[in-house]
Formats: sequence, structure tokens, C-alpha cells
Amino acid sequence: MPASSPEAFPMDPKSNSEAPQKTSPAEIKYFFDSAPPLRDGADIRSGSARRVVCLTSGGTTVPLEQRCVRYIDNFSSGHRGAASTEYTITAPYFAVLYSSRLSAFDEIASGSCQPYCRSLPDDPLLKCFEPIDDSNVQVRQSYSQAVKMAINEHNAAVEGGHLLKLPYTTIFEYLQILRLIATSMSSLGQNAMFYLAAAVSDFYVPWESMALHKIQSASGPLDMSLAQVPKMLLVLRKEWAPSAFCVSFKLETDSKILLAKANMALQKYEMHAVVANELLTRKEEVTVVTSSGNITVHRDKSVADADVESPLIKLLVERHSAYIADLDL
Ligand code: PAZ
Repeated sequence: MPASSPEAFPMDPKSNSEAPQKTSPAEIKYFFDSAPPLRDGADIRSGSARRVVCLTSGGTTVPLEQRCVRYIDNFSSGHRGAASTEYTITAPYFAVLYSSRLSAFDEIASGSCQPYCRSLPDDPLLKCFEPIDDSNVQVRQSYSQAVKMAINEHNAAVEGGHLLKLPYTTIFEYLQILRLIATSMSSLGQNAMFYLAAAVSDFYVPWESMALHKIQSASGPLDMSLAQVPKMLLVLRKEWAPSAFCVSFKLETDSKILLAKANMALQKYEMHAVVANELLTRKEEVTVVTSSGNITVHRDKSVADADVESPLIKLLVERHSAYIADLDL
């Protein structure tokens, strides 16, 4: 008989009485030691079953009028965020909160690229479908695979609880949503990851000093001063979600300053990694800057349609796992 089997802990002689029986620590130990191993136990221990990533994508707008007719925008297509979401969901993350740019105006459909829709044309409704008679429409043969894949994989991710989309348009909405997500995710501790690929405006017009109505051209040339958007990354690290694993992005057009700027962001905002990329080569390679050194990852050119986000997400998932393991020690 094993030393820790229940027979080694004889039943209390008063066990038939109404008094609740006290469970000894040895009984508890025996129960767990002898229980069959839990399926997915390794995943649960490593925290991967509970990991959530907040992934931001696209570019924020800066409205010039409260009843907005004009706004300042930036180049971001949202491709990085959409591709990264697809690779993250197949990694050991439970869920992705995908905050991406919605169109500035309801009437204009596209705001930024969406997960699983990257292989669809720009105006999918017009290009992918054709009317066959007065009441029926069908998918054109040449797009049927892409449409089926987009609908099936997107719906599986959303219905399986792995993808929640939280759209923003303006810089005001983006930072408020980020704060809301971050403070809600802080209870996940180190299992939370932030992957901040959105191109966030550096300058804005404060709401209170913004014109209410459309700015009139009759008043002559427009002379306007923009305030600096407060840097929120350190607030995220220190206050909103202090235990989360945080990855920010740094884009430059001048390769000579890129790594220095990424390193500066790493230190100043206490990021766990900063992904440095250049405008023209951003789909080919990125450099992950960390306190233990830099790693450049490339798109696999030998594979058709390969994405640089595939090796990038693989590397960051490994780094996040190592971060969790270190904190668990
Ligand atoms: O959205 P996209 O795929 O066209 O480009 C991605 C990116 C360059 C916006 C992103 O990789 C990035 O660097 N975001 C941060 C930009 C910055 O504020 O420095």
C-alpha cells in the first residue's frame, strides 16, 4: 500500500456523526497525486489557455472640426494587424481583441484591412459577386475560394470566442479604447499581451479648441497649431496593465535612425520588445529590438504569399512564454 493512500489515514471513529469531517492535507495530496493527468494540463500551467492579446491596427485620424468634414490621416493600411491577428489566433492564444481603424465616414466602406479578408479585392461586393437573375446573386468562380475561406475562418474565430473586434476611427476613440481594454485586461497579469501596430497620430487638435462647424475657406489660408498627443505607452506599462507583456512598433523612413529610435522607445516606455520597420520594406523584414539584443525576421521568399508576420508572431509568442515562465519562478 502506498504510504500516502487513504488507508494510511484511518477514518475518524466519529465519522458517522453529523459533524462535518475534516480533510487532512495528506488526503488532499493523495487525491491530486493519484488523479489521472489532466488533459491540456500543460497548456493551463503555462497560461497559454488563458492568454489574451490586444492587437491594434490601422491609423488614427485627427479631426479638424467637431462636426467632422476634414481630418488628418496617415498611411497605415492595417495589413500588418490583420495578418498578425490570423497568425496569433493559431498560436497558443485564447483570444485576440482586435482594435482596428473603421472608416471615418459611414458611407465609405473601407477603413483598414480586416483579418481573413486580405486576399479579397478592394471592392469585394462589386468584384466577387455577379447577379444571375432578378433575385439571385452568385460568387464569381475566380473568387469562390477566397470568399469561402474569408467567411468560414472569420466566423469560426468570432463564434469560437477567439476574435473580438473593437473598431476606432479618431485618436480620441483609439486611446480611450486602449485604456478600457488595458484596464480590463490587467487582471490577466502576465498572460496579457499588447501588440500595438496601429500608427497613432503624434499631433492633434484638442476637442475644446476645435471648430464646431466646417472651417470656412472664405477666411483665407488656414493657420492651425497642433498639440502633441500625450505618450501613453509608459502609462500602459505602469498603470493600466503593469504585468502585461508589451510590444510596440516604430516606423521610420530613414533607415539610419530607425534602430536608435526603436531602442529609445524600448527604454523610455519600458517595452518588452519594439518592432522596428521601414516604410518601403515593412512587408519584407522587421527587426525585433529587445534588451537582450536585436533579431531581424524576414518574409520567406521561397513560399508564395508568405508573410513576415508569420515568423514575427512565432518569435513574440516564444518571448511572451519565456516572460510568463520567468515571472512564475
Ligand atoms: O498598416 P500597415 O501594414 O500598412 O503598416 C504597418 C505599420 C508600419 C503601421 C506598423 O508596422 C507600425 O510600424 N506601426 C507603428 C507606426 C509608428 O507609429 O511608428
